Amino acid sequence: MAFEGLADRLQQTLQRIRGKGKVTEADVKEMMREVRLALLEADVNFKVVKDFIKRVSERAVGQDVMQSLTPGQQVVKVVQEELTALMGGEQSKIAVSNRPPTVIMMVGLQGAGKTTTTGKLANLLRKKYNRKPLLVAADIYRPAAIKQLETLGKQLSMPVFSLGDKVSPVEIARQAIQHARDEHHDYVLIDTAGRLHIDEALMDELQQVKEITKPDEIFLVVDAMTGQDAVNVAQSFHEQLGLTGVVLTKLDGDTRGGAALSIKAVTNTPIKFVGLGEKLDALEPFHPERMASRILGMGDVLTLIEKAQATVDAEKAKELEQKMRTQSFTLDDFLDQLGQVRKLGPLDELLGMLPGANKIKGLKDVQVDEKQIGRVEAIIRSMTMAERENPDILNASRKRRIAKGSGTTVPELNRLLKQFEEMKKMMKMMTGMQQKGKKKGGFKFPFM
Ligand SMILES: Nc1nc2c(ncn2[C@@H]2O[C@H](COP(=O)(O)OP(=O)(O)O)[C@@H](O)[C@H]2O)c(=O)[nH]1
Ligand SMILES: [Mg+2]
Repeated sequence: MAFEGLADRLQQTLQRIRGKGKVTEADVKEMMREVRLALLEADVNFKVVKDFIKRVSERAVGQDVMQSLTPGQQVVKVVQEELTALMGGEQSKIAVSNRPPTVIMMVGLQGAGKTTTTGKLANLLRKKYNRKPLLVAADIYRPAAIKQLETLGKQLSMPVFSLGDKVSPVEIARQAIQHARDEHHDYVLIDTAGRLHIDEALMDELQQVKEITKPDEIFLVVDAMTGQDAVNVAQSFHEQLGLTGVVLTKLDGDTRGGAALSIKAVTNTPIKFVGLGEKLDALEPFHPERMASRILGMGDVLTLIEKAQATVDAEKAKELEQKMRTQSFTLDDFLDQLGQVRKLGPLDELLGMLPGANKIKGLKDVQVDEKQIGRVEAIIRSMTMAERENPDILNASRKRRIAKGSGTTVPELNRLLKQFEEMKKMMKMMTGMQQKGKKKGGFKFPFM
């Protein structure tokens, strides 16, 4: 997870000041020294750190903090607000042209993730905003670049516009927009070429593509793992092309987070999306406030809820609620539910979004055992429908059969049955409470 070291250090530091009923200037000074070190260690640009420390310090020793009833907490709040501001404040929206198609140009160095991100963005535009994007293969230099985009297009069942590698990118872009108009595409995503280093020929070409397509957005795709290099790259692309946003890729592999915290401040260009993996759904809108909360251990419950809403089938949830209420929830329903929770994403990532998750001792080291869940699923799958509906009929020989069939053991099966019984009891209590407490609020997963 990104920001791990920074999150740990900041939380430790802030923990010390949070509970204080009285905060002196010396306390603030000492805290800021540690915050400064934590930021530098996270590879945040030194000038950005300096300004940040100055702003927080000034506010933290201000009267409204010092004279409040909970100065310690106020200081933490100041840090959170400034961290949010540092990353861009409000979440920035993607442009919509009032004369479609909206044109988005993807630029960046080779290997940054432009082509992959083009596919991910198209996927997101369709899934979340119900748009009909056209992908444009305008990288004619890198061998197989066109093929790569076409493959992505196939995976997404989306059209890719290409004229091969003998036509200039400028001409490709021009014809692509005409084509998009004819075919009523509302977004055009142009995947351009990159080089290993910024050079004049590359910039010239990109400027020409910009000239002819008049893009609504120019997104720079940069690799978060390159840290301050990413910031320098962003600065020169911005000077020469005028960026409207940054997509920070490979944040899944970036443990420090320096680029994410510096880019907005240095280039004044907001991060609009972050890439969190190689798969086509691993792109998320960037929310500075949520990210700040996550870094400070306040959790990112909003993202968690959105994920659940996007993934969980509403009909199914209703059905399940009914079953819980009437106590007819079976092992088969449980199996179904495990599948739904799994669809949300890797469990340790989900846990990381809960408030205070990284303060719970040991939780970070618990590899949430996906295999364990796999075993539970295997056990239930090895049962007949009658057994899933009424586990009371499980005698010794049936249990042996199931254990064998699922490659597990009878004690494991017994443990599952016991846990399932306990879960049902808990459901009974929960639904009982909900009924009493008033009917709204709706269904909640026992897991969450
Ligand atoms: N882990 C991870 N890998 C990524 C991400 N985005 C792109 N990649 C990988 O980075 C490599 C280069 O991506 P590509 O789209 O070809 O880069 P381009 O040269 O800028 O077009 C590929 O192996 C991608 O799978 C990301 O967010 N996370
Ligand atoms: Mg590419």
